[in-house]
Amino acid sequence: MKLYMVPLAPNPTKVMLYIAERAELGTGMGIEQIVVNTLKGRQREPEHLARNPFGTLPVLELDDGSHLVESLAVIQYLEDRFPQGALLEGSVEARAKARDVERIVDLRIAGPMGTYVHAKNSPIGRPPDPEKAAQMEASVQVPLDFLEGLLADGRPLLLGARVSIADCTLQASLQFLRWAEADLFGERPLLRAWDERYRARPAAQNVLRW
Ligand SMILES: N[C@@H](CCC(=O)N[C@@H](CS)C(=O)NCC(=O)O)C(=O)O
Repeated sequence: MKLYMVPLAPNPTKVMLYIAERAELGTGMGIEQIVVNTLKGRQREPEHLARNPFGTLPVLELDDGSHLVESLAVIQYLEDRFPQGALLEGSVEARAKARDVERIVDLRIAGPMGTYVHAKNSPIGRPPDPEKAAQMEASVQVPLDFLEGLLADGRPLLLGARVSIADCTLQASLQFLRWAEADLFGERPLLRAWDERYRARPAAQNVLRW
């Protein structure tokens, strides 16, 4: 399999973190990672559009040459394809909770944070939009409080002791913010401690560049 990716971008990075976490837990997936240079607009060239008509990353090329073009579907495919040691585990309720937190992180935090970075200092040259940035900053406050609340029981990671897809998604988004020299955590010491803890993990050290 091949993963078409670009290092800074949040959606590819969450898949890269997921793959690295699974490798740390003993599951090497043998996926070749190939950079598509978005700074040069390569994602909009025919070669990439043939893989993904929407011109986005990541894209996972399966062994039969077909493609998955949504980051969460890529992760879920890898969970199903390599079920031993899958990150989504435990009771029906535990798995539902992990999915719930992942959706909250992705839809209510990672999405707005991505828009925030593009509105502040877009790596692909979108024009600054201070009003949009302020809206995005406001919109992540309640979901960030929700995460701070989860961590209040002393858990080291978002779902407990074991790494989850939500951890990968949040950290991928934070790397994008760091690149833009932005910080939206405010006075949330538990999230700050989580961030330091997560970034010290071998998988994070292998993947993160900012
Ligand atoms: N829903 C998609 C979103 C993919 C996406 O928007 N990727 C961004 C990078 S984080 C991208 O490729 N942007 C380049 C562009 O839109 O031209 C997913 O989760 O994979």
